[in-house]
Amino acid sequence: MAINSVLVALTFVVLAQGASLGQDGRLRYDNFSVYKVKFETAEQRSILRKLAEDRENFRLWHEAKDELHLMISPGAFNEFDTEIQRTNVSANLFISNVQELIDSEEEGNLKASRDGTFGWKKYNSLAEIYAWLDEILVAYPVITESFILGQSYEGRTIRGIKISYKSNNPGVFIESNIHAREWITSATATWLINEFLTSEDDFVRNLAENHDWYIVPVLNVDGFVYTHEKDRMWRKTRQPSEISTCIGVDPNRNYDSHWMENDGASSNPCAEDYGGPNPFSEPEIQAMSDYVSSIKGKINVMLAFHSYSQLLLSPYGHTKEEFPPNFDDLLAVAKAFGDAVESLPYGTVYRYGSSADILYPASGATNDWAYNEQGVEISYTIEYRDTGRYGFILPPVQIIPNAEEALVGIAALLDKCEELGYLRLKTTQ
Ligand code: 0X9
Ligand code: ZN
Ligand code: ZN
Repeated sequence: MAINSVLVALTFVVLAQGASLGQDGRLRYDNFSVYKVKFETAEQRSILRKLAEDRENFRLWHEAKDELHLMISPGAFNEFDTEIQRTNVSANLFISNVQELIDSEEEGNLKASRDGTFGWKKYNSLAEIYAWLDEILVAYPVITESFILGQSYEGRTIRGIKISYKSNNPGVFIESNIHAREWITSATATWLINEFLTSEDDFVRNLAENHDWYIVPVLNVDGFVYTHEKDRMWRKTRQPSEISTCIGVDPNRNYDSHWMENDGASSNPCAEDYGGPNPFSEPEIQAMSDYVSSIKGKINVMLAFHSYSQLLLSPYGHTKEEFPPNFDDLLAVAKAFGDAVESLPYGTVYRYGSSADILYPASGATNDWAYNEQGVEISYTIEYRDTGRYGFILPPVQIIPNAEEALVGIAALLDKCEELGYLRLKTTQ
């Protein structure tokens, strides 16, 4: 009930409901605000989550054990206020105008695009990322190899790059941008690719050369293009539903591993965590499964890049009643990542633990599928910066700091894996 009264006054002048369409065909989020809502009981949580299923006026940005981040349309503020008073929870404003953040991000992108070169001072489009990948493949023909996961629902090619300096390296798979609006993930993945190829630093050279890297910078290509061209806040895939007018499935609930168990996903096609009509209903996820299965035995470590929250999440996602057999090792490896990141001058803190335990039950996610069905014993979801100040619209000046943290964190993670014996070549090929 900690709603700022200045904001209450402000909302009276804004009457429009829902996001409006801008001249450029993009959805606008003028005066949409984002609140952190703290809850205590399961009942409060479910009332708040129901609000989010409305979608027009309330959208779920993030959920944790004891709080939800909800984006509120200006016209629905009174309803929100009534609802939080009724459920007796407290709400704190942390973004007052989502469009303002989108505008400044867009301005930066346009400015950086004008000088033509690919870089990490802005967020790149899918076309820019793919054109850059082509340049990289031409410039480093011996150590890089292009691979194709398959085609998206809308017919786009899902591309990856393998970087291998020598034979018999352990394999690390990086899946990035499965959630469309999490732009920091593809920015970080492409920066890592660039470092692995161009850095002259011994620390980076060791990391690059002693592992085989399989990197998919943008898995949810349709959703990603949609966030650039239509709706910055889109999360899911773009395949229409047969039972609803709502579009898309949460691809991180669509893998065939404990699919839809224990409330780990929604069966409502309008929900942000809709699991789909059946496992692998999304061609992007089927493609990922086919490709990873085809190189099974080569992958020692699976890292799925997400944002935001600064978390390292290990299996299980489908239950918090049980923990995987090597859970102690998974914690030790996660701690190595967290300690390394924290030791950088930025002082960024990561928390870690099992997904279901420290976040919420989520079934059918990449890292759980890789762990449960593909025998990848070291398997994490990494939630990058920040903890909510900017959320998904992380300012471009934070791309490189975030990517540096990823680099140092992943290096420490792999060192710990090596020490614990997880980087030995697998024989199950
Ligand atoms: O909910 C998700 O899919 C991830 N969070 S996000 O805010 N990026 O959407 C976290 C998934 C963690 N759970 C499992 N891996 N099971
Ligand atoms: Zn099960
Ligand atoms: Zn995500």
